[in-house]
Amino acid sequence: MISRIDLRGSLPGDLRDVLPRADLDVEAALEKVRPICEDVRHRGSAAVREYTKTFDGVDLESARVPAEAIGAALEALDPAVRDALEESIRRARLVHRDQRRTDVTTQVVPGGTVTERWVPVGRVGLYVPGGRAVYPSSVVMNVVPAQEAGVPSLAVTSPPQADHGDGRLPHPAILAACALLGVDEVYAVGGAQAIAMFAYGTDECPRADLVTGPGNVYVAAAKRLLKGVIGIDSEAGPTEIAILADHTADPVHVAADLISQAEHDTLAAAVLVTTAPELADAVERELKAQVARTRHVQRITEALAGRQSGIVLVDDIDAGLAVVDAYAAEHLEIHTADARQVAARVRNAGAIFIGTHAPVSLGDYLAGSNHVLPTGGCACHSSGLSVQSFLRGIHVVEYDRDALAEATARVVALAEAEDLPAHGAALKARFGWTIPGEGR
Ligand code: HSO
Ligand code: ZN
Repeated sequence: MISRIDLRGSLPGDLRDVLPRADLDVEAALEKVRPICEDVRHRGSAAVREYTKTFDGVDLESARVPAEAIGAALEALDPAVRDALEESIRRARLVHRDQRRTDVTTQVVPGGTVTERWVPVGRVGLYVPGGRAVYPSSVVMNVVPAQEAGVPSLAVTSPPQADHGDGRLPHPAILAACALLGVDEVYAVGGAQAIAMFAYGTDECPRADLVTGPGNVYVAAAKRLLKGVIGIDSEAGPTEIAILADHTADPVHVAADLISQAEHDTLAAAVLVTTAPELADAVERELKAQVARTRHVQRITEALAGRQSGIVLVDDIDAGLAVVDAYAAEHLEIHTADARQVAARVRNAGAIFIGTHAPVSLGDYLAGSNHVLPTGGCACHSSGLSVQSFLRGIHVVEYDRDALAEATARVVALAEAEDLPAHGAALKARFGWTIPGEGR
């Protein structure tokens, strides 16, 4: 059901060569989405409407979801789900509010300061997937940091669901989550055309400065293609869970957590890295037993059996840490003795979950942490979504005459070294074309 990679003895030079990982062919999808994006750029909402008809089977006169439909979705929401979403929002706000930045002014020299001023992005488009993945929780994870950052204009888009509600709107749970968060600008558009709509704007939807949120491979391709025209968070591939465990781990919990993320997608990755072969055997037995009892047996079985999943055997925790760092998982659970100390030594992960009482599923919904995290090894250079993702730090430079005079000789020297004398002249012009202190 799940393959094994035995790295006991010695570790290979580049661990990434031997570790399991899905290859997601975003490049191939690029050629498909290019004409769609171009079309939306030139024909705007008419093109968006046509692609929605083609790909989602829904013909919408207007892509904008009416306010009444958003309110009605909240009215119809199961009270238990409403309560859970409200608590999820409350906890996420607590964490993200603490991420807010204050402006910092540094006195560089007497009379010379640089202030870093944190300014929210003006308008953000948030993409929420539909189809197999209907995630009201992702609405929370995108909207809360944007709101806490102070983004003044915020729109959500999600593909219409032909087989839900009236068959023309995004999933009702997504609309209800928008209502709970106070988001009233919602569009029933998915796929590459949604990213292009935000990037170029249409007569219905003003262009946005930044688009965030996960999506399928076409959404990822459109983000790659339009990056620059619009800011993006990350391309977001299939979900990954890695678990670093020793002989103290409970195989029932380990197996349940591997299965929980395998449930997302046949391409989802579940990787166990362990020092204990007997745990590996017990987890395999548990996987078989537990998968048989879940709802999405086929999908999970395929994900666990896929080349992106596996059980990696290592000699000791140091080797295990080397492996999980090389893998740079979206989610990493630590099930070892001294889990907190082991976790403190991890360098690469989107989010780390310590010990048996912090499963990834808690983070997916209710821990307060963000679940939009770097996948595909990108955790070695990127972080998950946060307030910071929606802010820009603008340097504000203020020097008085004396401070500028004192800097002039060095600016002129560096400008000459770069063969850019006009740069130096810009300073000398303020001092009668001289370098203060040096004469003409
Ligand atoms: N594990 C997913 C997020 C999610 N799980 C949403 C359930 N719903 C990526 O972090
Ligand atoms: Zn999940």
